[in-house]
Amino acid sequence: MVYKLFYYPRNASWAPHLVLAEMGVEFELILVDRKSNQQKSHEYLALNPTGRIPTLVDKDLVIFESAAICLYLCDKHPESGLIPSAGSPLRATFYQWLFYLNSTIQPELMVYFYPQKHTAGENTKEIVQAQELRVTEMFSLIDKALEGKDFLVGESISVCDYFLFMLSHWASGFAQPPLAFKNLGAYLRKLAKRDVVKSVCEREGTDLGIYADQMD
Ligand SMILES: N[C@@H](CCC(=O)N[C@@H](CS)C(=O)NCC(=O)O)C(=O)O
Repeated sequence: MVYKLFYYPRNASWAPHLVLAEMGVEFELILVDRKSNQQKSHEYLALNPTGRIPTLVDKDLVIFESAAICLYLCDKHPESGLIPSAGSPLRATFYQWLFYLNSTIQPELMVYFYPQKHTAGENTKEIVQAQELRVTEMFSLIDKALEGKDFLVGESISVCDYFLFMLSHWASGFAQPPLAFKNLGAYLRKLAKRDVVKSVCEREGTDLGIYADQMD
């Protein structure tokens, strides 16, 4: 079985890419060239009518939305342990954080990055400032939740960790970036040391230098 993941480096395809790599399943990466707006091409829109990245193809199935892709992969590969078992309290906590990340933080970050899409006026500066504060508060909440923990949910890596890694990296240009928080910063540095993260980042051409400890 070979999955096809349509991706662009560090885009919302990053979490599914990390999840596929962590699962150790076979997959093919297909670059969607955002520089030439390929995500809006006739061919890509026929596959994914939202015109956004990522898209996963599994034989006849085509699926978009990064979190949905990750959950689908967990259904297909329960042995990977990237989601707690159905009906368990940890599963509820997993849903809570995945939805917080994907449907609360991620859209707020989209407004931060694309403020012009959220105003009929010219002044986007204030939108960017407000969004940075809003999202920083959200990372602060996560920082508290990570006190004494290596993973966001339970005692092992889950889809939530890869999602959080992706969103945190997107916010690395903030005045108070996720890496500057005590617990969240330590957690991100540990994640960046995982072989899966290193190999995916190498494949996507992403420099992990910002995660190096002062002692490294
Ligand atoms: N909620 C979607 C968001 C996808 C999304 O907005 N992707 C961005 C890249 S991070 C994109 O394709 N932007 C190009 C565009 O909107 O034209 C998901 O998580 O898959």
